[in-house]
Amino acid sequence: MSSQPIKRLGTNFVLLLGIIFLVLFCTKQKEVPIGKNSFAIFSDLHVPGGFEWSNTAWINLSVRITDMSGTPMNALDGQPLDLLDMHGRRLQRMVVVSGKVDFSVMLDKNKDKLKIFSPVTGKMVMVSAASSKVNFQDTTRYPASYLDLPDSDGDRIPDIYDDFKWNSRKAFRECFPADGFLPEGDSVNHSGGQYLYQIYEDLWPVMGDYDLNDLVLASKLEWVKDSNNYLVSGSYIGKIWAVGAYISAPYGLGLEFFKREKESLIYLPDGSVSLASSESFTHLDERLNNGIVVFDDVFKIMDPYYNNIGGSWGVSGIPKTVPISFTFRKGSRIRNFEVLPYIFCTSNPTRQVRPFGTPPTAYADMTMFRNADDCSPLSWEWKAGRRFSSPLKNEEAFYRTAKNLPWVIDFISSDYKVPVEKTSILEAYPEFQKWAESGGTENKKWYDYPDLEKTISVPEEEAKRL
Ligand SMILES: [Ca+2]
Ligand SMILES: [Ca+2]
Ligand SMILES: [Ca+2]
Repeated sequence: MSSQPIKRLGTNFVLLLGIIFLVLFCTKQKEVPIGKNSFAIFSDLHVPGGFEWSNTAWINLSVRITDMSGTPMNALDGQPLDLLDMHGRRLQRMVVVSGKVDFSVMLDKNKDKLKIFSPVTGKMVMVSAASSKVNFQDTTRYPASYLDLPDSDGDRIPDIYDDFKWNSRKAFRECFPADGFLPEGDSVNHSGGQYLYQIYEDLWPVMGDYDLNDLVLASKLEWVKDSNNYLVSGSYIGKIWAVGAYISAPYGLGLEFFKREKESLIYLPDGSVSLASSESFTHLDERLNNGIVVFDDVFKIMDPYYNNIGGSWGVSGIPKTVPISFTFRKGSRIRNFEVLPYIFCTSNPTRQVRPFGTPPTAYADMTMFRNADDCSPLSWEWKAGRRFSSPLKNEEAFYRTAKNLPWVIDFISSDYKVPVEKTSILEAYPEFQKWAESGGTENKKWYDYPDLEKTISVPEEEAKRL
């Protein structure tokens, strides 16, 4: 008899719970706009502090030669020592000086192990790519025959270890990306099909649509060192993979050269780098101490003209390749260098966009910082000899938003399919969001998994051709 009101109360309670649940559920849905057919907006991404928006990193490895008891020894002085990847490909060759070698290479972050190898004694040790100091124990010492090996150019590097056995100014060749390098290969394109891709959003200081296709640049570098581990010369190959800019268009591209010492970049004295050969439109940037303008107007150098907005792809979309050769001033004693790009408005070259954490060039318009979505520092000092850690992070980073979002992202790959115009990279590359929000620890190869309906293929045969 009395069970009826209780039952009604129970029904109402269940109904109430249901409504509360529904309200909560709907609110939750609103907060997180990621569902089956919707995508996060780039500006909503939450990335951890310190994230650099890159899948490349410098590995700085100090190697000390010791005997079996760990006592430092100089027995390998003057001999080459190699840093190899796990496939045995040579990443760097250095001459041992005072029982030590400091390897420094920029690599894909996916590499976790490397090898140190003496091509003279055959001794090899495996090291973690995260190491900064290791001992290389080698008791084999000089094979008695080492000093008797033929050395045709007299640079103290025997012919069999000399990449330039007839040139006493040159000893070793290196390249970046280094993934395809085989020591015995002497082809110019020895880094194989791997490129560093830099993908630009050009609306800075405003956040754009994040299709990141306003400029897609694929590049590689090669350089030569002498028998004292000093840089002699190098070459750069840039490919204009895609052009989609219209706000800042037309624009130009420049490269700024720095000396690198472990985690630091150092401004070089004026004239440390010179152009050796290039296309007629490439020239030294007079406004910088060590800058090269690759081109001043992207549309003037592309023949036929192409872009992502209405321009046809296929035959007319073949990436334009720009090769540049440069030399380091004799006696400048640079062991390591880095090249950082900048794009600039052709009509106003002081308006520039650079990769996340890169300081502005000496002639960038500093009043542009902290406008719209930009949250960069407001000042910087350019002075030969000035040293700074690179990339700059967190509050020190230039070309970032308040939430540490970038205008440029880079990665190493052998191909890249370009997001269709106005399609966010979050849609074009479904693995991107997790990569970004995990600070680059998950989905490390997001660029290998495009949505084929939301990306454009750059003709592969042409892309691989140099
Ligand atoms: Ca030699
Ligand atoms: Ca030589
Ligand atoms: Ca865009």
